Amino acid sequence: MESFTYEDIQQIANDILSKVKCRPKLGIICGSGLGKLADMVEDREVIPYNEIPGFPISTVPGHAGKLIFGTLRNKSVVLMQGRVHCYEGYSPQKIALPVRTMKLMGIKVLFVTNAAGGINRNFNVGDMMVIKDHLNLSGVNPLVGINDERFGPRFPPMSRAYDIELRKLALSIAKEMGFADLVHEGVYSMMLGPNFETVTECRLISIAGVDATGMSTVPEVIVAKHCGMTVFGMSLITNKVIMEYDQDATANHEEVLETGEKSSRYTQQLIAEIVGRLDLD
Ligand code: R1P
Repeated sequence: MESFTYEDIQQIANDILSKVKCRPKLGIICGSGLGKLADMVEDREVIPYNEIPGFPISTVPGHAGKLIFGTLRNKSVVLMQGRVHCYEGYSPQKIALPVRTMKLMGIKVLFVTNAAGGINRNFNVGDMMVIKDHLNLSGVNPLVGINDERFGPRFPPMSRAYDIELRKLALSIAKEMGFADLVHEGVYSMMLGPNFETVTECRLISIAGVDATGMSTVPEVIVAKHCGMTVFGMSLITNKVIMEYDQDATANHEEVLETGEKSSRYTQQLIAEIVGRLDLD
């Protein structure tokens, strides 16, 4: 099994920090088509993943594969403009590496965003979902293997993974900004992918209480919680999943990216406003 020691990851974190002036306390992972968040970052310092020895490289369209350091609403941040997914062939431990690297760079709060299919029939394409919990249907877990207590405990709790204060803040900001009707709270599920979900899978997770589904986020959140980070998660609903058999319409990644391009404006505004109000000291 591929594994990275605390010292390996400390080395990667030190290498990265030696290349930038910024010392962020907040990390943001940008989902499919959500990389435009990086446009809002000022005083940017950019490091492509392929210039960081040991870092996984994004191979999926819509994931630029760059670390963007800078300030967002006067807060020092680092953005992962693009993530990596297990279906790209990376081990769960490799998926964990960027989050642990952020931890050892001093990140205390992690925002995770993704493009997701709407299971909840009240959700429309372009809506946002503040994640309140997740269902891990991927069959993988990045904490499998020898546990290093310097990161966190062998058996970390996961019942309050998504910070309740940040969830409330997001919903109240959406109200203040006049787009509360576009923002819901709900449960995200992760399947391994890379194929989109079958009709029966969607029906099953709907019964289980899932509101939106995708192929990412969960391993990052598990690792972040394990090492004591505060987590906020948000999905952009980029398509409505097919819940009836024998429909002509099918899901496709182009639609996901197109919706991300068209509808990420509010997501960006909301995230920037939350960041502006965070007390990171
Ligand atoms: C499918 O279109 C892709 O979009 C989502 C799915 O997980 C999958 O990778 O991407 P993110 O979860 O990275 O936003």
